[in-house]
Amino acid sequence: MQVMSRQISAKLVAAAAAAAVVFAAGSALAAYGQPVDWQLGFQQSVTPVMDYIAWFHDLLLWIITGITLFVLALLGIVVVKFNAKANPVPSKTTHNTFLEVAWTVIPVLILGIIVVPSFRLLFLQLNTPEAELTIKATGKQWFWSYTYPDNGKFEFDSLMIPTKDLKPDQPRLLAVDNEMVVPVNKIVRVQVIGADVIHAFAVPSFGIKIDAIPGRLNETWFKATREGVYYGQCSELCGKDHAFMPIAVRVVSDQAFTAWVAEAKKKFANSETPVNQVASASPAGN
Ligand SMILES: [Cu+2]
Repeated sequence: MQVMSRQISAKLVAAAAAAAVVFAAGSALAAYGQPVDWQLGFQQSVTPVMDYIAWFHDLLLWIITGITLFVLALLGIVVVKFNAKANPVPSKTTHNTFLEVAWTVIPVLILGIIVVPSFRLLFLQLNTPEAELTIKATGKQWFWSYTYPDNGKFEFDSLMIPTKDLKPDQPRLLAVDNEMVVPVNKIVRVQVIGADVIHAFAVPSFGIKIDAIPGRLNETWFKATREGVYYGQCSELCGKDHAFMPIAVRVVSDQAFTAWVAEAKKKFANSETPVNQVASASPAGN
């Protein structure tokens, strides 16, 4: 019996070690701005909000793991000690005041501890700090339009690049023709609205996800602390090409942003499109 339980615990340790290796590898694989094969966990964070989300997620994972192991141990004790063979004459005890108070108060305390960082995170996400740049993102069937009201009010459409037209460094179903461009280390306010149905604007590395609702201007914010291209997707089922309206945000230096704005003003001059414009051609095309 003892030999067998030792073998079982050795197997459990091996399984736990394997899981730890897979988890570590998965975390190491997590890339900046886009998902990778075999990834576990989040994409790398590049904003204070996503840093907080990742920290809170890890904290909760430890708490949940502790609770699960504790309940598993209790179940194990019950199964071994109180089965019909080991315990032929069961006790008829019903109430235990101490236990009943404990299993009410302890979960309340745990929730009381969790609520503090949870509300801090909510306030961090929902209280937009003084924005240094405002961009309006409009969800349309099935692409996004970006307007830069602080930089001459130009507007442009951002459509997914079909698989057959991708360049080697462009990720499938994520790369777009016109990326949303923002400066690094600046607080960017994103106003989000839907032009036809409900869409949702989400960029995992930034820790943002907010509904794009027709007739209601929603708002979120981010401060990207690293240059690069960060991809997201529409996250509200919005019709047949819902999967083909990605979001691509290019984070660049201040100088590069100024240069891009100058170029974009010319490129997208007089491109202001009516809010209710609906794409007649599907961008999916694959
Ligand atoms: Cu959508």
